[in-house]
Amino acid sequence: MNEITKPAGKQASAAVNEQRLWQRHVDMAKFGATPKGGVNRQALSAEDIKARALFAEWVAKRGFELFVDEIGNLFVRRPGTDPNAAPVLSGSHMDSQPTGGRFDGIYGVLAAFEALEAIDDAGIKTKRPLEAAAWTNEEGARFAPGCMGSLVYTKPDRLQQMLQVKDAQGTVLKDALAATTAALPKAKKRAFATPVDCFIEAHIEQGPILEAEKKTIGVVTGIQGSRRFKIEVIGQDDHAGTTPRARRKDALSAAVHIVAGLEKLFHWDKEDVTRFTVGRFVVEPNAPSVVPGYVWFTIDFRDPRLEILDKLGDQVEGICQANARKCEVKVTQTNRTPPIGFKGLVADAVLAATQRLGYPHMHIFSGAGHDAQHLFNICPTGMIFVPCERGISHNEIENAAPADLAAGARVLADVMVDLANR
Ligand code: HGY
Ligand code: MN
Ligand code: MN
Repeated sequence: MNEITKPAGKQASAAVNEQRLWQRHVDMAKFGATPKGGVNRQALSAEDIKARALFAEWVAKRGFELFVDEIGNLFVRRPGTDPNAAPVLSGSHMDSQPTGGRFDGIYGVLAAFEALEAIDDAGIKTKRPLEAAAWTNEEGARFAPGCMGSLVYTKPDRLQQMLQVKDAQGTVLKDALAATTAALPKAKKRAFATPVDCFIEAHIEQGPILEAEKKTIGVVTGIQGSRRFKIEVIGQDDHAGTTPRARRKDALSAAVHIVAGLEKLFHWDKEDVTRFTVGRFVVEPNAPSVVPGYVWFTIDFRDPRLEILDKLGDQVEGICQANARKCEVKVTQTNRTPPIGFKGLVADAVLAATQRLGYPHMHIFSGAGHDAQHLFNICPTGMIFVPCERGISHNEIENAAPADLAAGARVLADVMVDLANR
C-alpha cells in the first residue's frame, strides 16, 4: 500500500452507493424470478440473455467498454493511465441454480461493477485498468461442468469440448452460446487468457459462520477441493408384471445399492467435514410398469484435504462395480479441482482494506466452489465474503442485507484502487 492510494481507496469506498447496488439486485432478480423469491436463471437461457442485456445497458450508460469472449464471458473495462498494464479484475457469475437465490454469483458481478462506478464517481485515476467480469455458466446446472467460463478462459484448449456439451433437452452449448452473444452486438471481442494482473471475487458466504460470529466481512483463506462424477447404470427395460426377479437387470435397484455403498464410504468422518451429494438422479424410461433399464446420477464430492479427495475419490469405481448386480456400470469423472489457499498479495490487500474500513471481520475457508478457483492458476487471487441469512443458499429463500452487500463492495473498491496503483 503506497501512501497516495490510502485516501484514494477511502474515497472510492466512500463513493459506493448502497441504494444503487441494492436496486441493481432487485432489477436483476426479475430475470428468472421464481415463486418463493428466488431465481431460475440458468446459463445461456433466455433469462440469462435478458440479464446480460440489462447489464450491457448499464455499462453503456456509464461509458465503460464491454467485451465478450468465445465462451460468453463478459468484461467491463475502466481504463487506467497505463493502457498496456494488465487489469485488476473482479467479478463472479450471473447464472443461477434452478431454484437459486437472488445473490449467489450476481452479487460478485454487481459489486465489481459498483466498485468501478464508485471509483469513477470519486474521479480516481488508477495506473492499471480496472475490469469487472461475469463468467459464463458457473453453476453447471444446465451444462456440466460448472465454472465453465473461467475454466475455458484459463485453459482455452478446453473450449471445443465444452462447446459440444448438451443440456437435458439436447440443446448443444454452442447453439445456446451463439444466441447469447448475438444478443450483445455492441460487445467487443476479447481473446482467452488475456493477461490479468490479479483477481478478486466478492460473494455471499453461502454458509452460517459470518452471521453467527457477527462478522461483516470474511477474508477468504481458500476453497475446498472437489471431484465430480457421472455414474451410468445400464440394465434392461422389462415388463413389471411378467419379468421374474431372477431375470431382471433392474438399473434402479442396482443404483440404489451403489448409492448406499457410496454413502458408507463418504460418511466416514464423525467430524462431518467430507461432503457427498447425489443431486441429480435420472431413471429411464421412468414409467410405473417398466423395470428401469437405465439410470444415471451425479456425485458431488468435496473435501479440504487433497489426500482425502484422492483416497475416497479413487474408491468410487470399485464401489460402483461391486454393487452393479446384473447391470453394467460406467463411471466418468467429470471434474477434479484441488483445494487452494489464498495467501499473499490479494488476501493481504483484502485484510488491509477491511481493517482500514473498520469492518468486523474474520478469516474463513470456502466450502462452496467459485470461479476464483480457476483464476488462481493464472494470477494472484483472493475473495471477499459477506454474510447471507442463516447461511442458506442454492435455495429460493437465499437472502442478504443491503448494508452487508455495500460493505463488501466498499472493501472491494478500496482493494482495487490499492492493487491498481501499487
Ligand atoms: O456448487 C458450488 O459450490 C457453487 O455454488 N456453484
Ligand atoms: Mn456462486
Ligand atoms: Mn452457486
